[in-house]
Amino acid sequence: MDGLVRMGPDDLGWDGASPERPRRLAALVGAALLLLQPALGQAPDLLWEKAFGGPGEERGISLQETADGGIIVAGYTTSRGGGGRDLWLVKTDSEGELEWDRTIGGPGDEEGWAVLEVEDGYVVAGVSSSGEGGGRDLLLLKTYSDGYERWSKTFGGAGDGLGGRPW
Ligand SMILES: [Ca+2]
Repeated sequence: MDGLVRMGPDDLGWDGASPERPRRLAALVGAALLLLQPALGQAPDLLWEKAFGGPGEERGISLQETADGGIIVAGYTTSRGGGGRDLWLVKTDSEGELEWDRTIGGPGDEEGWAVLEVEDGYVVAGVSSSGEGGGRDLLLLKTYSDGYERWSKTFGGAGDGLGGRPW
């Protein structure tokens, strides 16, 4: 235990009358503190940090680790796309380096709230307000593995083409 525990009896306010017992106690307390240290709320070291976006507003809402070790993020951007907010997919490698990003949406607001990698692409659930009925509809879409849209459907609204493409 020498070298592992540097705390001595004086550190505990012990009066020193019985030197053996306080030394053992100090060693136990010191060892316990060392063992507990990782659980005491120390912030993890930041490995990397990346920012993506343009002059508008961007937000990442959902993410998932992909089978290739990278990361897929779904959210929205107002910097480009079909107008207003557009659903935004961002794919990075394991170090956060951008591999591709895609915007999907119409003149209203589209947001990606959840993303799931599937065998042949990605499935995204979110909201869209580009439908003819107005308001916000549930948006479900699937992309190819490179993020380009395969199909999209909306659910909701009043007689506004249930399940149809809003743009
Ligand atoms: Ca839009």
